[in-house]
Amino acid sequence: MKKNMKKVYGKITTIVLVTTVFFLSTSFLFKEIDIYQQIKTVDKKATKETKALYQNLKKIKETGILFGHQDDLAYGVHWKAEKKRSDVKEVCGSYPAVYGWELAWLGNSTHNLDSVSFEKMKRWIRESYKRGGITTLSWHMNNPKTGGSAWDTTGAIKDILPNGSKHEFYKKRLDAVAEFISSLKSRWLFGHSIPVVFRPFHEHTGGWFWWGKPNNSPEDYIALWRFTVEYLRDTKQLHNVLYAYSPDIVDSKEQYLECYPGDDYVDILGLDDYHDVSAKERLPDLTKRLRMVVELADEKDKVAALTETGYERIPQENWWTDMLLKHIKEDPVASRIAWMMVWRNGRTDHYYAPYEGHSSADNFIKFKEDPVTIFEDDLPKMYRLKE
Ligand code: BMA
Repeated sequence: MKKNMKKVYGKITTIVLVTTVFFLSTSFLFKEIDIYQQIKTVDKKATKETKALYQNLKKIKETGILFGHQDDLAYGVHWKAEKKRSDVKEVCGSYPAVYGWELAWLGNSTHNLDSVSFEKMKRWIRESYKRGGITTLSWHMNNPKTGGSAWDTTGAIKDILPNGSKHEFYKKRLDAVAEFISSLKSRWLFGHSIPVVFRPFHEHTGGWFWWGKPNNSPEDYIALWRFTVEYLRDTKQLHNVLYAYSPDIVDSKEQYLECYPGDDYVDILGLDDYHDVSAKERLPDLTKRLRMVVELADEKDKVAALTETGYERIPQENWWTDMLLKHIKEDPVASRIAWMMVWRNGRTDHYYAPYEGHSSADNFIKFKEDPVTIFEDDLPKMYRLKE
């Protein structure tokens, strides 16, 4: 009898334990699923890390601005592809928080148009991700109609849309982009996908690229954007991508939105602005334009960013604090951008971040030390959600 009772008690305890563990774990799981479902991104199926990145960008923009640099790890003004080097780090002691990379020539070359090897680029992206950094990808794709460069302004969007003569060619290029993005893993084995911000067909409000507004219709630009997102997200099943729309300078919200593909197709509202940052009298326009983009992002519950900027060769010693930062941080609206990124340190006559010994180096240190700017060394964990 006693033996039987023991058995019964034992069984009851096991059942109670198993059900408790079951309910606890399912409720935890459901709670987690629910948290991620509430984060709205273009891709509903975006990975946890991608959604966490988006949520954390929304959070961080309220207190600080991440600093970014194009091709930071690939080369500097006086060096090329040297391990762990970065002009930004050599001047201020930290890597940037955001890294821009360029995909032009992907699919028909081992390196991009600026001679950066795609294999090395993948390694640098992985390295920076491990340190907590953020990757954004631009794409100066060659003109698909003429075979010329991105700056061959023969309008070509119609040709690559479905039913266009170059549509299959365009899909091949997107296949290469998808292969590159899907190969970005946190580890060689069992790694998860590294989230990236994809920023194609940028500065379309200008006339210098084949996808530029004067060379195509807004309807075709929108159709191209939507096709591109749907192809990468739904056909290629990429779920580690946030999408950034980044016109060049415009004067009104109407102009900004003229080619806007819609809230379901854009995560980040960007602005590329070189025009306003090189002259004192134009800097208030940077503030004005950023206010406009931040207001639009607020209306849409999205993130705003200064996706490209810079003063070539930084000829003014105090440019970083007295010109760039001042005109962003002193405005309560404009300062709510998530990041600002300067362009590449390509040549001795074409660079946008200082290098050791440069005349703006000391001021860049001040810029780095300002509580508003965030570099990699004071970057919170961007790929995890804090409960
Ligand atoms: C431009 C210049 C070019 C470069 C291109 C793509 O602004 O820096 O030299 O090839 O970007 O990176």
